[in-house]
Amino acid sequence: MKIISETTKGKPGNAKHGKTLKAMLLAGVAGILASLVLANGALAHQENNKPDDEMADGMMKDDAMKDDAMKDDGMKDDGMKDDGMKDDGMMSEEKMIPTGKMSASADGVAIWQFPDRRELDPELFGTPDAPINVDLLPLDNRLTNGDGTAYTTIKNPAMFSNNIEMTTGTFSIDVKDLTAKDDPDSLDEVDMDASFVSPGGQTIRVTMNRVIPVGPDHPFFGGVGTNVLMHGATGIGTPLVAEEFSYITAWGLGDIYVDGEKVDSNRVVHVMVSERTRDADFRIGFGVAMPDQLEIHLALPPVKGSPDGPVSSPVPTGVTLPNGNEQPFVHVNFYGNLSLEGNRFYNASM
Ligand SMILES: [Cu+2]
Repeated sequence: MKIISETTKGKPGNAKHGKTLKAMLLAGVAGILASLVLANGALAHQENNKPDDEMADGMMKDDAMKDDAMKDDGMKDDGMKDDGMKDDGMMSEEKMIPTGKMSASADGVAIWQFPDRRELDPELFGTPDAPINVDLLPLDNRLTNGDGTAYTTIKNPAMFSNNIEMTTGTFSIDVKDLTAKDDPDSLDEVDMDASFVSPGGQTIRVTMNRVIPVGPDHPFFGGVGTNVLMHGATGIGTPLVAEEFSYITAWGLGDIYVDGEKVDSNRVVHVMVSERTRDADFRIGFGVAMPDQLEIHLALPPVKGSPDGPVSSPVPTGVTLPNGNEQPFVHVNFYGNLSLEGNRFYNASM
């Protein structure tokens, strides 16, 4: 998400700063509004059709049975033929239908991210004399060094952070990526459930089972994207982390629980299962630290859906920051016992 969280709002002597941020946030929300209205329509559509999903699957199966071309393709494929011979006819036909199914899970080590002023990569943002990717990170959110020759950090603390605390958590996600591009009628599906311990020692649980099929600021790949490049200068997601290969990415609406009690619903939720950007000490630099390892990140920006569209809304995390404010977002990465199933590019033995 390109949403920069604001934690300095309300600090004395920072009115101009606060105003700019408010304007940025409002602009962001306006954009989200337009697309979430669409999203709500699509969600209603999807919900209405939910009971028909199995019927739809059945129809696809029947179609495939009638589709000689598909059957022939399968017969030419030795692997498929072998599998098919061992199974019953229906099973073998079913395997030829692209399901877009993928799943991932984690259990164990995780990190909680506090707001932080992220360092700025000169390769991505240039110098004050020759700035680049200004559309991705406006100049007024960049701090410079003493003599003004280089950028140092962002001005407003963000969700992508080296200010972290070790914790533990479990995570599981099942997706169906059937629609490639944003579409109010996207067929993409997500089912995610994550639990982790907050810095205050409470157990936070986040669930997500509805996609946002159209992205407000950049494409959402229909709600679920698989095997896509993101972040960096791609324009998909924040530029505050390096460009990375994402096996699964999803945006949707979900619920949040604290110590078993549901404290909010219709939260905007973003999830990625990607190559590992953080090093062995869980610090994030300017590149991808471990391209052959997995990393899962779960982010809830301070925005939620409502019947009238999205609204700016701090996440009720129950975590108090040093400035006395409640941390208005959730950003947790998972590293324990990571697994990814159903991705043809990922080999668990890597
Ligand atoms: Cu992401």
